[in-house]
Amino acid sequence: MKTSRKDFIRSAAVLGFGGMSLAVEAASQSQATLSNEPIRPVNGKYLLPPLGYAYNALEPYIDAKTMEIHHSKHHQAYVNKLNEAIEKEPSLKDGDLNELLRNLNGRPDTVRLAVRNQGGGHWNHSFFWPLLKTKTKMGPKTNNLVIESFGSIDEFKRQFEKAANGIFGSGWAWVILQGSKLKIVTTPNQDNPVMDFDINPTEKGKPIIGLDVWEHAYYLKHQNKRADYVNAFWNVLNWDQVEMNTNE
Ligand code: MN3
Repeated sequence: MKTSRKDFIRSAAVLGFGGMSLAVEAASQSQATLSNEPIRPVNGKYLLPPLGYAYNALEPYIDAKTMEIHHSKHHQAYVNKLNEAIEKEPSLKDGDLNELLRNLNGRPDTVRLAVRNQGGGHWNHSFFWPLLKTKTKMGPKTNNLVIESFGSIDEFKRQFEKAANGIFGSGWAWVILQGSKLKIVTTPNQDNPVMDFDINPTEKGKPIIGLDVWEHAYYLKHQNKRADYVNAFWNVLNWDQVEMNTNE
C-alpha cells in the first residue's frame, strides 16, 4: 500500500505532537523551564534539572568540559545552598521559586540574601540551559519584536554584545519583554529581572534571553576573552526556545 503524502504528514504530526508532550512532561519533571513555569521543590528540596542534551552538544562553540563543570558543579552548588537555606526557613519549602524571587523583600532577613544569590543562581541556570542549541533560526514573532525594538537584527546583536561585554565582574545579560518591546538589561551576580529588590523598575520584565557571563561559563575555552564567548553565543542560542519565551 502506498503511503500518501497526506498520511505521511499526518503521522509526522502525530509523532511531533507525541514528542512535544514527552518534552513537556520531561520539563515539568526536571524543572527545566520556561521563564513563566513554576520551579518547585520536590519533597522539600530543589533538584538539579537535567541538561536535556549531551555536554558536547554545543561544541565547538561551548566546550564539553565547561558544560559539564558548569552544570554538574556550579549549578548543583546553587541548588545545594538554596536547599540549605530553606532548611532554616521551612515556610519556603512549599513555594514556587519564581514567587520567592518576585517577593524577595517579603522574605525573612535570615534567608533573603541566600534566596537572592542561590535561588537566583538556580533560576538563572534553569532558564539558561534550554536556551542553548545549535542550528536554530530566529522565529517570526521574535524577528518582529527585534525589528520593532532595535530597527535591525545587527543593531540588536551589537547592543546585546556591548551590554554583555560591559558587565563589570560576574553577572548576566538579558533580553526582556516590557509590554510590546524588547529591552536589553544586565544584572550583577545571580540577580535577574524578575526579582523585586532595589532594582530600577525600568530594568524589570519577562526574560526571553539570558547569557551567563561569569568566568566559569567561558574561562576554560576563552580565558580572559569574554567577547569571543559572547560572539560564539549566537551560534548556540536556541531561537525556538526564545520564540516560546515571547509567549505570554
Ligand atoms: Mn553560571
